[in-house]
Amino acid sequence: MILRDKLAEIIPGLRKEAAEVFGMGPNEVINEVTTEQIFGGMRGIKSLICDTSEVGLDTGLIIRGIPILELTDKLPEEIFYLLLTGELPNDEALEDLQWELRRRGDVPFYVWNTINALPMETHPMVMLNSAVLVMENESFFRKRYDEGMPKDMLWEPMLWDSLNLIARIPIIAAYIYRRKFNKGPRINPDFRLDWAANYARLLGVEDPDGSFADLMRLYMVLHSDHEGGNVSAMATQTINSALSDVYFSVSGGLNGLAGPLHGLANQECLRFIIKLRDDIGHTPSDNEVRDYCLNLLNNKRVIAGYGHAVLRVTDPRFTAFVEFGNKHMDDDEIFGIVKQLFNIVPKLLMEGGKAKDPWPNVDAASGALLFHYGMTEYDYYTVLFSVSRVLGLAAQLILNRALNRPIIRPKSVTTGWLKKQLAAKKKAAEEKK
Ligand code: HAX
Repeated sequence: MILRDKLAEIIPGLRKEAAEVFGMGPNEVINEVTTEQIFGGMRGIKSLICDTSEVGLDTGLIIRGIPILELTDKLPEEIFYLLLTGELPNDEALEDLQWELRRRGDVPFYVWNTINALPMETHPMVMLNSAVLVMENESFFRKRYDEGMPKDMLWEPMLWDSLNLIARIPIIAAYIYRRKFNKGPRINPDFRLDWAANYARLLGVEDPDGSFADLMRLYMVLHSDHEGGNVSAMATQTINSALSDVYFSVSGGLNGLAGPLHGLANQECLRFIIKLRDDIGHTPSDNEVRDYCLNLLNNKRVIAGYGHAVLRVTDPRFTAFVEFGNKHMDDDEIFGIVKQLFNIVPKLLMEGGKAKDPWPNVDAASGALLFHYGMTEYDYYTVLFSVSRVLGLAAQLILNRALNRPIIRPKSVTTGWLKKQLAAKKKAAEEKK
């Protein structure tokens, strides 16, 4: 396989580079950690390496040096190749990767049985994560590890497991949609289609002009990766650092994505817009939107879709979705409210002076576009996010194994220990005066 051969070619260079960088200053201080960071979710501490992508405060997502807005015409398969190798594939490498994904798309029967055994009221993310976890039984990585494969070769079974997971996850996710929301029987994949277009087909959403398939391609590209320190990426890497395989690691990470402050936020954003429209009772004017949002802020509520833990500009992924909406649904009522909010909310948040980032994040627009195509089941949106994010999570894991990254084990301290340290520092400072 071309991607496998490419990795085998570049991995020695990556290992050499990592050893050289380490050798340049093993004991250099890169960061100091403040008490605020210890109490504040380790925010901003530079303590992980992730080469697949980076998120700048004022740039947003950059994949392998390329701003995400320059990648919106690419296929998710191309992005997976880019995340892993640092290069976009040529036509031959892309076709080869797509062929691999097609031939790995057989979902084992027990996955369907697992999903069918769950009560209908189960959240779709529980269905998805259960399905990912039960496939652990198929892991090549675990088999090779148990057979004693040397550590520096383990990246290869990690790649095979990842390709199996990436091939199957849209098929599983689409079945969850159809079962959970009574959409009819499972649809069979059409393996002539690309990965995201197949997902669009399997969901069974009406798509006479093919634009829903385009939205799925864009959605899968935009959500594919967001560096290494967010909840799902870090949880996935931490689990994998104990040499747990892709199935254990990714299902664990996706449980983090299912949290309302992370991936689940996208369902909340659309819920907020629909509620705003319903509470106002008609297509709102700008003044009505402003008053509604002001009222929320005065009541200490957050405006969903605005603000970000690490961004300080309009999320370029929001911009990409708005461009798509302008092209395909300019007269849509809900999409119109997305644009009204963009004109109104940042100013209100700036005037309020609390939010560090008053700008829209990716979730402020994505739900409205799905809603336009009749995907009105908000509970499902985090599953779409997960299908896409598996590309980045898998790429990070394969590279971590290629580089033999060690088990992750930061040190925790007790409140009492911290209290003593701070008291001693205070005393020393007073004595100095
Ligand atoms: N509306 C109102 N107030 C907001 C706000 C918003 N959209 N965003 C931040 N604030 C407030 C915070 O609640 C906080 O108030 P308190 O001091 O009273 O607690 C203050 O501004 C400072 O917060 P911050 O440092 O700017 O933001 P955080 O890094 O703590 O949180 C969040 C980032 C994304 C969680 C936050 O902006 C938020 O709750 N936004 C709305 C929900 C949302 O859109 N979530 C999607 C995130 C995108 C994502 O990562 N998806 O996976």
